[in-house]
Amino acid sequence: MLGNSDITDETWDDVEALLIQADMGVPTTQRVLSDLQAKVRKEGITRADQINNALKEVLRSLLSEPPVPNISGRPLSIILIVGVNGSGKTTSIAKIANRLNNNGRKVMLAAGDTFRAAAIEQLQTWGQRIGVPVVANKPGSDPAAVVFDAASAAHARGCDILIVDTAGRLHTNYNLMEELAKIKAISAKVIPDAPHEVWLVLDGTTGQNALEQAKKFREQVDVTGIIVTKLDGTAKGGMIFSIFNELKLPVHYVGLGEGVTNLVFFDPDNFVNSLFDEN
Ligand SMILES: Nc1nc2c(ncn2[C@@H]2O[C@H](COP(=O)(O)OP(=O)(O)OP(=O)(O)O)[C@@H](O)[C@H]2O)c(=O)[nH]1
Ligand SMILES: [Mg+2]
Repeated sequence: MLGNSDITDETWDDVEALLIQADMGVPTTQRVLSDLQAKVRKEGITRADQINNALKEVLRSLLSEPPVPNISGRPLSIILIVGVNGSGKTTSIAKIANRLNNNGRKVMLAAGDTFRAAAIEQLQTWGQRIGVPVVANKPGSDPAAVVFDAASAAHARGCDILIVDTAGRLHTNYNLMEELAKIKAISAKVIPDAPHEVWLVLDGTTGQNALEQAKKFREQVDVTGIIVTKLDGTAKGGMIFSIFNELKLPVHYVGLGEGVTNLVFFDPDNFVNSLFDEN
């Protein structure tokens, strides 16, 4: 897009449009633009085609490496997975559990989404496929009770990590948000300080909507990190920058497909490079 002409007002309009189209959202776009303009002035850049590298550096500077998750497994670490309907919670749990399991961690899953019978079966099917035990109860049973049973069992069996699936919910659903609070409280009854991590799963294809959800969600639960799914599809990925800039939350994993291995650690360098990759 950026030819070898001089930088004009039109160039900046083009860059702004590009960032908005990439799902970056207005506040983060404005920040990137002003950082970029400052950099261009400072470095004496005059041609539009030289902006590319400067933009790459500005974008990279917004991101940071995720911290090591608080899942030492001593005694038992509990990860609570939350998010709206269909964002990819259950699939991401299977992917993460599989990865941890392959790394020699002793993992157990809790079917805390008791809302739909299919949700319990979905988690059980994944558990069988990846060889990780799943604690479940009947559909309609109390999710907090399931989590209590699962945490007790995981602790008794000397597991390192328990990952808790939960029903999809909107931050506006009072009862479901109360249910999350109850699940958190029950976890802490079995293991002090649990849950150790609360990861919010965001559907990357929903862009700025997902960001708005995340803002509301974290007002209700102490979210410690983000998983962005479906970045293999039509998602443009700009929301990742707004997660860092506006939410100040780390992105731990990125989902790149429906398969159990389609999960990568979030790597800021790789991510920014991929955005500029001509191929
Ligand atoms: N392409 C792609 N599809 C994904 C990814 N992650 C999840 N999905 C698909 O998204 C759909 C929903 O995934 P689930 O894991 O069931 O989502 P959920 O958040 O548990 O849904 P609920 O339990 O209904 O709230 C499924 O068809 C998944 O295969 C991903 O990274 N890429
Ligand atoms: Mg689910």
